Amino acid sequence: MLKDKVVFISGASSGIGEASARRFAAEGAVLLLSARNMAKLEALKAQLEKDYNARVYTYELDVRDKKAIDNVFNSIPEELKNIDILVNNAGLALGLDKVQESDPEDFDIVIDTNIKGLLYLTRRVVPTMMKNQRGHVINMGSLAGVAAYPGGAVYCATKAAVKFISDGLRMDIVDTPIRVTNIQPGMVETNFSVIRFHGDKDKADNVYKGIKPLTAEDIADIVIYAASVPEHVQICEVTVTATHQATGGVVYKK
Ligand code: 8X3
Repeated sequence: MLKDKVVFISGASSGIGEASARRFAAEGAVLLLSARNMAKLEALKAQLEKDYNARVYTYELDVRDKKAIDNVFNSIPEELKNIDILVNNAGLALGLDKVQESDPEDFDIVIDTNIKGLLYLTRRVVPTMMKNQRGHVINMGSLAGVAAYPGGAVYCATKAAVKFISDGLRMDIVDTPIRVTNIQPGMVETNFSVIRFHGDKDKADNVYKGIKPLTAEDIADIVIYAASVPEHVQICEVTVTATHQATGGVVYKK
């Protein structure tokens, strides 16, 4: 079903993006992978080629950079420009500080990546999907987009934006066969918290202490499921948490 589908994944060098790339490769999809970290992306490409004999193309990309997005899309081989599935996965949180104490530089990076980057890629890909009358946009939202939590104001706001961009886009293309899915995971143990805490591994580890968090593979399974249901079925939104997480703030830890 996913064999030979052309799948573009942003933020593919680690975490949920990487796990999704692996699952799509196993299904025989053709992968267009983008990330800022080209070394990691190249290592992933080599692995996917070896493990699954996959066709993989890699692109260095910071989704905040509109010009760079243009360059990436201009360099995609002609026959692969008809992207079937766009996984808008690139995103990050920086800091867990009160708004009044946060670094405004972090606001820019998080808002520009999580909201504007996702919009730029979507704007670039959806017209081709419309021309082809097929396609699927899978956005990586978050439980953080369902309700705010202390220290998460800006990150939570960006993920609420991802929810509403997903909902609005679904309306804008309701008369087409293109599907829009927003996946909203709670705690997933990836490098998410290491990045949030600016590389402080101990602080990051502490987030997942005493609870069995979700893994990147758990979320990749949902990505693949949403992409695999029959074409008349649209998984609009999936909220998924570890069993001992109820909301952003209500977590049972042993
Ligand atoms: C990550 C989920 O709850 O740690 O998007 O913010 S949470």
